[in-house]
Amino acid sequence: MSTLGEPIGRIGVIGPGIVGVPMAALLARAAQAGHYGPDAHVVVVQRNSSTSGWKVKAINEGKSPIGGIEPGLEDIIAACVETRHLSASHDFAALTEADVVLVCVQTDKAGLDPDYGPMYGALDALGQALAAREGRTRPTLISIESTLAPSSMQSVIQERLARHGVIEGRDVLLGNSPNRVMPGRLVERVAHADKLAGGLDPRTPELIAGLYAPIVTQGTVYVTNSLTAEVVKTLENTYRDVRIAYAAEVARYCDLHDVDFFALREAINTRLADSDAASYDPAAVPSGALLVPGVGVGGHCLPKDGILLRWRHNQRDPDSIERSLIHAARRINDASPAWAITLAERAFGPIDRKTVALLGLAYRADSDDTRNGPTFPLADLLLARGCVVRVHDPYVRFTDANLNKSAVAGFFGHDLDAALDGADLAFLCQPHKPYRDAGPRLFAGRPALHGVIDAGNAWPRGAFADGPVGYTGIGRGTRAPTAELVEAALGGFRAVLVGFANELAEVVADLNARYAESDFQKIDLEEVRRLAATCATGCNVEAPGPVEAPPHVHAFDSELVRVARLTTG
Ligand code: SAJ
Repeated sequence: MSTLGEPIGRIGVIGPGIVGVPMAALLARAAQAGHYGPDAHVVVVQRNSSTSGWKVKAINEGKSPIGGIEPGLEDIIAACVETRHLSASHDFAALTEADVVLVCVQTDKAGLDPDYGPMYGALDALGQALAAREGRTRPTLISIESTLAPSSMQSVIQERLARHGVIEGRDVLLGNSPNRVMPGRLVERVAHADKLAGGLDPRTPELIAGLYAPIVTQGTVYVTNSLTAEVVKTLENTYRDVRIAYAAEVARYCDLHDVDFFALREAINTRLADSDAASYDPAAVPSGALLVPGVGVGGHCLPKDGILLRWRHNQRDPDSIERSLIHAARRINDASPAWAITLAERAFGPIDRKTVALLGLAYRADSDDTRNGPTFPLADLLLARGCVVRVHDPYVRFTDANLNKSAVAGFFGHDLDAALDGADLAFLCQPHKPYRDAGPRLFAGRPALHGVIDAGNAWPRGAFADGPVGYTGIGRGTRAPTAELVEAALGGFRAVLVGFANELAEVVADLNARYAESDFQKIDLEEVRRLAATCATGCNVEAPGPVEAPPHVHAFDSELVRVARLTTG
């Protein structure tokens, strides 16, 4: 394969994180297999920062700088470092002669705007390196793997490089191919997950697709324009965030009326022929129609991508926020830690000044990643109630940056007995495997402990039937849902999905009107829906249309349905 008819020599990868490392390793292995030309090799570039500078030495020693268990990754790194198809450097000048550069730095939100601090740092260093080229006629192919707020490629990204005299179409071909990572399965997902390749210039997506063909061996690389790729990526996580929020609303109704949410979830997902194992298997990644509410929505993607998707729309029309399901869903999901406390007090009485153990600080099961972890706000709420709080997580390191900038650092540990002995209550926040496997045995022989709140769907209610510890949990009511409730919750779900589609259509129309600079750059909503449906965890966005009022059931009032009814299809 070549870019613009010539073999590829150097492939640069900026940012050795959970996106950059597997991409660099697999591109190096493809180079080693001869896919890109006789001189092809990969150089990972990481600025010599206090937090990540060490990764350069680790990679050059054939080690993976990624935490957690990532099958196959370190073997590939070691083999490619050995044959010199992979190396790492602190020096961005290594990119001056690169034919291809992947940008894999994290993006975030700051209020209602993107936070592109690390991205701008990388683009400035890349711009300086490319500006130093001499005598090159061939543009460098740039693939940005990071999640971007729609319109960024042709506005802030292109402009940032132009500051260094690096011009789109002449010095570079700017593309974006947002990564769909799955921690714990990074290598497998690169090969299997479908991927998008977007670009500002019509030539670019095809070139990126050609670059990735040897590593996306089981999936498909779909070519499109930059604006569409930006929308689809942020849409996937936003759609998931909204669906989790609706599941949380339904679960809260069920909890107040002692209805078994998971039985209701199975009834609805069966009716929609869109089920998964997550109702009964806490280790399963939920992907069915109605998702599974937990102690809160964390991670680096879901809390930010809806804000990124609506960035330009909110800038132009701030009043539209109050008609937004995306913003309503964020409020609902951010209320989940408080809901866990409500459940605890309904079951075990006032929680003020109690001693409370929180099990699980990571943002998801069997992960050591604490980004936006909902256990942090839960701990803060309990501290505000005068509680003595202890936090345990077998995977989170004492050096974790998020831990050390929070109050939790003062009462975090890896000693489960120290966390549970003397505690009055215990919240299961993440169903990590050690907790799942131990079950009620975790709480035996602890006379002070009289209540467990399962906020992570870790154990069935029956597991605690023999006492002495009391049990309550999110979605753990005892009564079967009535047919009326199934119809009302299903109708509400349909209303939310159509309302979401209407909001998406409004955002897309606005982006087309203000940022699609050519027919090639225009977003087609049907293509967006088709590309989003290739996401592994079910992003099947409805078509826009009128929002039907769902059948009413007393006291089942969904904020998301109310907002959906404000949208117009
Ligand atoms: N969560 C729930 N209920 C659910 C599913 C998730 O409360 O039913 C919570 C989790 O506990 C976690 C958060 O949401 O705190 C995010 O979990 P996740 O399963 O969405 O996992 P992420 O954020 O690690 O990965 C997401 C995935 N996006 C989609 O499924 C659409 C992944 O496919 C993306 O590659 C990744 O974001 C990304 O990089 O954007």
